[in-house]
Amino acid sequence: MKTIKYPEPSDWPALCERPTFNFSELEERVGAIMTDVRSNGDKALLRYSKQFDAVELDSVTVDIANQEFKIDPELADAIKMAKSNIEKFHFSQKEEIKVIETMPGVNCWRKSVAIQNVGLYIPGGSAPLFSTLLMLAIPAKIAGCKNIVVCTPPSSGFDANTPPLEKPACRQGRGAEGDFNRKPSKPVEYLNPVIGWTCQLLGIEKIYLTGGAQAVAAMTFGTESIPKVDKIFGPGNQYVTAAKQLAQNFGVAIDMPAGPSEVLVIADDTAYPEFVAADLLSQAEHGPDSQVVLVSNSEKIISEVNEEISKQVNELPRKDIAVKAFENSQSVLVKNLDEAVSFSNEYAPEHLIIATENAEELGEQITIAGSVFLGNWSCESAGDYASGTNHTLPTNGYARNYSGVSLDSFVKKITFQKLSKKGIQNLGPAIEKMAEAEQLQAHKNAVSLRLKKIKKDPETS
Ligand code: HSO
Ligand code: ZN
Repeated sequence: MKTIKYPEPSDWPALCERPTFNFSELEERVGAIMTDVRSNGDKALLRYSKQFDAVELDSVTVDIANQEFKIDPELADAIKMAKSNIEKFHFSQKEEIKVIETMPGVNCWRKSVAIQNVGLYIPGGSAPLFSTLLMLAIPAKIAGCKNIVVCTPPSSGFDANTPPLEKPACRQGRGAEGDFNRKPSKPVEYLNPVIGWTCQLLGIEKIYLTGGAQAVAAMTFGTESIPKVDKIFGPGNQYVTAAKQLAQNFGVAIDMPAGPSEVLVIADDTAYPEFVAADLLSQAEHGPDSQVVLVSNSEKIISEVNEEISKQVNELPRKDIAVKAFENSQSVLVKNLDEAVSFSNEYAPEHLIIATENAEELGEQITIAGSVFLGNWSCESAGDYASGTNHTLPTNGYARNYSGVSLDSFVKKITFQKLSKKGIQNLGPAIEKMAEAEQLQAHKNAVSLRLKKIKKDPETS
């Protein structure tokens, strides 16, 4: 990883740039897929599975309830522990209704109501992330979403417990390279059993095997099999991201704009270089476009971390991916830890690990980050899987203006008010005055008529 020594703050914006992603280049292609799915429904989805995933299916639907998924019992226990922690943390985000009397007789309150139909996209490919299913379905269930639609690309090559490392023969955008002589098969054969098992654990009854832009299109418009949703959640490749952006033109909300995953680590002399290296590598192994940044006030730590990275990377099955990610990555040597915090706030990392002596104190100064991990023992993997926080977080600088997924993401907040006769008498004259000043006579009348009525008949109900 290259090291930038003592950059001036005026150089920081350039250092904070992410590998660029040109959405407009994809727009046409993804737009065509969306139009196709809108017109041809399931038929288009099955055709895309054949073209992009090299899988011939007779239906996109897997009835989860009627299947038996076998997974390693220790993995099952681990997933249950993660589920329990994620549930606890997200349950605590429930808001009680507070009725506020803003003035005598004027009561206002706000109620969270679940978004009725939500769509969860669980990426497949090189690492199908059943943990993402936990992170999205658990808050959706706690919020009380009525219909939870889950889409994931069909994939093959599963043994009972381990998601495959390699993607099936062809990917979206690469053209058809697969083996098309296969007979249409039962969809469940192309579902990762861990994802199937996790769906059962979460009480999700159906899953739809479709991926990429076509899955987003299906959830946006609905098909014969897949219900249309109100909001789409979940990470994905650039095609999924572009499709989510376009979905917003059709009245569908999305969780957040997404980009490749990132971590920034602030480390001082008290950090363990082997921990920092492992944390940076854990993010780098996500994808060749992942970005990792080390910011330190210690040249010694930077060089020790780099040494450790060189050692540890060789042991990783996803070494090639991690090595590529390090090409977009850097260490930054700063004068002191305050400067490290300022740099991090400018970078706006998705994940921030603070491995310093006074981690909590520094954490207080953080104004921009998706999720913060404090001290030597708080690795990003804890939040990625099992501590309880959500791992669907804003990337690409969006931590400046977006929060990660939480219970809030699955509800709308509806405001209510109730004015008594006393209330409208107290507030009415002010409303009349303001409406008149805005020259909105009907607004004023809505109040005046009521005040007159009360004056004429004080007992009216
Ligand atoms: N670090 C990823 C989440 C994840 N890691 C899932 C492992 N599995 C993006 O926040
Ligand atoms: Zn991760």
